[in-house]
Amino acid sequence: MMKIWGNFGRFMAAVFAVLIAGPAFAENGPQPWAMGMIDAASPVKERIHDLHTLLLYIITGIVIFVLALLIWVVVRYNEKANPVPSKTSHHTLIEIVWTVVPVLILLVIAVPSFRLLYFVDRARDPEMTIKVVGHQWYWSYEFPDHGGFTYDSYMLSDEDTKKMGGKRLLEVDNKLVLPVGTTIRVLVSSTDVMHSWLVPQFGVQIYAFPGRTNETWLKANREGIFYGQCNQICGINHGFMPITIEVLSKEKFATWVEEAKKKYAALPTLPATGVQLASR
Ligand SMILES: [Cu+2]
Repeated sequence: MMKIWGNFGRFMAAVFAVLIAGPAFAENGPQPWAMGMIDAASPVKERIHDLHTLLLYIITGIVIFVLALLIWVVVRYNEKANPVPSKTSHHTLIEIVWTVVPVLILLVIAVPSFRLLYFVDRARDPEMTIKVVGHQWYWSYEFPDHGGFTYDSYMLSDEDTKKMGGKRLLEVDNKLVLPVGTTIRVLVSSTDVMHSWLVPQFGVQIYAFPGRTNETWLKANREGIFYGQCNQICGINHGFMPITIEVLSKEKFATWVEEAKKKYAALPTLPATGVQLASR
């Protein structure tokens, strides 16, 4: 019983925190009792939040307006208050208004919506490119601009997560390491079935198709660890191919690249598919 009230207290505290300060959680990834949208860590995600806020204002206005109309009709035109109903069936002005106003609202929504779609679509002047390849059931990452080394990224078992610390079902053996403040083109493909590379804090969600390369981009606005998951049901271990991204300063990233080149000695890969020519 105490536990329920304890949780309820935390829930209410979270509600107030969101109402007062907006959702802001210092730690990345999912949090217990977190509410609202996850912290944005890229320009794309910031703009997604902005569009969401705009839509929230618009839909709140519509809901209040429609509710007010309903209440007015119920109170003013019920059988008792209005025993002799009007027989009016057409009213040109009102009909024009209720056609034109929704069209204008849709236009107001469409403009920022299309702007965002084109902004998300591809990077302008990317500073580097990485390749993300989905497999049943792990991800592999390639760095074509840094000598073309590639490595696989598998989920850690519960035991290893306990030993090494971190979030259950979200930690991996080899993280995807990226530099902060860098516009990164992300090419996404698959070797077997459809996967999807979803990293909420970067506002990235893109399908990984076999035999096809999709493009997206990201630019981390701060250092830290960020989490994602495959969100296309891709087989029995679909839930066990998480994405863990470590964003480092540019200097630390350069050091990591040098180490990684030795650690994951480069293997030639087929362009676009990521299929390795030599087996390891
Ligand atoms: Cu998958």
